[in-house]
Amino acid sequence: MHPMLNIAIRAARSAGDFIARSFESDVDIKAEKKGDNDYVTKIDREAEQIIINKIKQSYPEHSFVGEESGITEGSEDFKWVIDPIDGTTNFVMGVPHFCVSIALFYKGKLDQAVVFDPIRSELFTASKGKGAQMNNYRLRVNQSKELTGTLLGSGFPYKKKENSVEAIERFGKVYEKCGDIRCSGSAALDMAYVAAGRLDGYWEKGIKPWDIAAGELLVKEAGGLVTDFAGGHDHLKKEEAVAGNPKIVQSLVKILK
Ligand code: LIP
Repeated sequence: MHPMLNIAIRAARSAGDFIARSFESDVDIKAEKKGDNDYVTKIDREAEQIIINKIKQSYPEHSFVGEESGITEGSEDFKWVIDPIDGTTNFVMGVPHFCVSIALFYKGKLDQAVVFDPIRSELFTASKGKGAQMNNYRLRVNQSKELTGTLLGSGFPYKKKENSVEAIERFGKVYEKCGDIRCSGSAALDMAYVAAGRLDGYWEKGIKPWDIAAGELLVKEAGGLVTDFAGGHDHLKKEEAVAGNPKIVQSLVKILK
């Protein structure tokens, strides 16, 4: 195993255990509003520090981008992109569906990825060119050839309600063509589920790089594709993503572009 993946797994497990203990206890998580329908808790912040400190112990010179702590300067060659709790609204509301998401970019390219669901103890990992796994089982995306009968993941821009009309219109168009749609509240777990073949595809607008970076490498190393709504590769910049096997991505892009 790549030593940096090993460190990321240890950081994800430490933070994940802390998050799960907080979730299952009646500790005051001190939820605050960051914006409309957008929350942060002291658990998000403390978990992010656990992750950064753990990685820094081995790689003090690396740089970090965290959802809660922003940018930590360091070597541009090694950049860690971290979401300590993806699915914070679920966490705050007591819905047991959230995860730790950690991605490493080496010279600007995705290199290592970890998505850890501390409630189900499901550890999704990927190394560039080495495939994707969940709890040591190799992952492959589904080979569905068309949208008919598929199960897809998505989400609504609940932090930017002004984009609702567009999102509802897209949702309706996709719904007409597919089997059914799940809105789980965690983009990182949705993409991990695409990599694991639990979902045939996923799309969403209004998601941040820390929500989808690790998920992107999982999907790609499981034989899938991740693009923006136009089928291009500006998904991180455009804050929109489509994921699935190449045929499903192509069918979704036809509707979404
Ligand atoms: C969440 C995403 C989810 C999306 C939410 C939010 P957070 O991330 O995982 O898919 O619908 O708007 O972005 O805020 O829990 O890290």
